[in-house]
Amino acid sequence: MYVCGITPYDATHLGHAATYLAFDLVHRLWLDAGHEVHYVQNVTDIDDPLLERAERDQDDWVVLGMRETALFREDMEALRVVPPRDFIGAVESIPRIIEVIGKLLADGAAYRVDDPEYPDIYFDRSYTGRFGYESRYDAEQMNRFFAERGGDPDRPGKRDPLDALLWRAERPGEPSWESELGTGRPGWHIECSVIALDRLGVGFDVQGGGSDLAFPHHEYSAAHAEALAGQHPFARHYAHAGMIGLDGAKMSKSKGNLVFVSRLRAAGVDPAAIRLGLFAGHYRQDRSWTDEVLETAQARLDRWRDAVRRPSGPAADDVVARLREHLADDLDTPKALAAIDAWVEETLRGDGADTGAPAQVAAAVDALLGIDL
Ligand code: 5CA
Ligand code: ZN
Repeated sequence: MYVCGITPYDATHLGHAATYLAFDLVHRLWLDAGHEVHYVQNVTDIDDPLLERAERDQDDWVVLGMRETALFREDMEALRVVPPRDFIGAVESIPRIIEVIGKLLADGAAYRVDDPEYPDIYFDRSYTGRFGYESRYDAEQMNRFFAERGGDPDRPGKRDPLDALLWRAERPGEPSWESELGTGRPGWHIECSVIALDRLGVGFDVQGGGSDLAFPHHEYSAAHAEALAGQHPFARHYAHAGMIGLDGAKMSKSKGNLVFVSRLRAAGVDPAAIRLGLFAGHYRQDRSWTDEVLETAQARLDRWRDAVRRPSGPAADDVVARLREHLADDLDTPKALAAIDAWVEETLRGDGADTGAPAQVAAAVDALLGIDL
């Protein structure tokens, strides 16, 4: 599994957390089923937003990236996310990225724009003959999302407005790397193609991220990788988590309505309540974080903790089986949580004489939902 990682220019907010928690459930379910899991995640440790933030704050972009990456890892640990096996930066991958862009050029999948000042290199999106299969968006949606999410449709010299940047020739004041392609830095999508191909190879099981990555990012990562490997598909499944908003508005840096995991932790909020609050909705659904979501989750957590400390309850087999079944059904956490709720209510009523059950339910909730009761 490859899950797109953070761009470390600011702290991890609840939207990021929700996405990583969704894929943590996939990871935990596979481990629970006895699979060996190779989980890879990148860090976009060089990109425009990182450079802009560093410039604004008179900070060094490398230091900013390292600081926010360290905070992200602390937040993930506090949230009991089972860590990926490989955690790979874009910067450390640049030598490989340079090699593969050279190959794409040689194969005719990439071209250089005719601009003596900035001879950038672009990917010919028609090369694989399958462009669009990942998102299944129509032309209007592609045009809109490409323009909104970091694309450059109006760049003169491109063969097609939707061709994506592979190598950006050096601009004054920007970090750059010397190479046979010329001095510059990589485009965004090729970073994830290269890291995933190098660690997992083509045809791995799940490519994950938030729904904002369905297009253009995952479409181009797949197209670049398939052009390189000469094989299809890049990933067998593309899974996208819904967007988390705050009190009904999309949580975004431009709106300034971010709820940071680190702030909640500093305020003494139990990370288990954050997990339960985010799992109360389905991972694919866009949903809001509100004070009420957190209060409801904390109350639920208190009841669960009370129940697993009782001397006995109804036998655990049935509820644990239902927990697995609901999670295996496209991570249906609302139903999984309701199954635990039902066992908890019975136990708190004094039903059931199975003295082993409370510990068995607690162990299953720990392993599958990552919640320490
Ligand atoms: N570094 C790239 C991926 S290679 C990136 O998108 N970074 S990010 O920091 O912007 O986002 C990290 C992850 O959180 C991505 O999977 C993104 O889709 C997801 N994400 C961002 N905002 C939200 C949100 N409001 N709700 C849910 N997930 C979100
Ligand atoms: Zn990515």
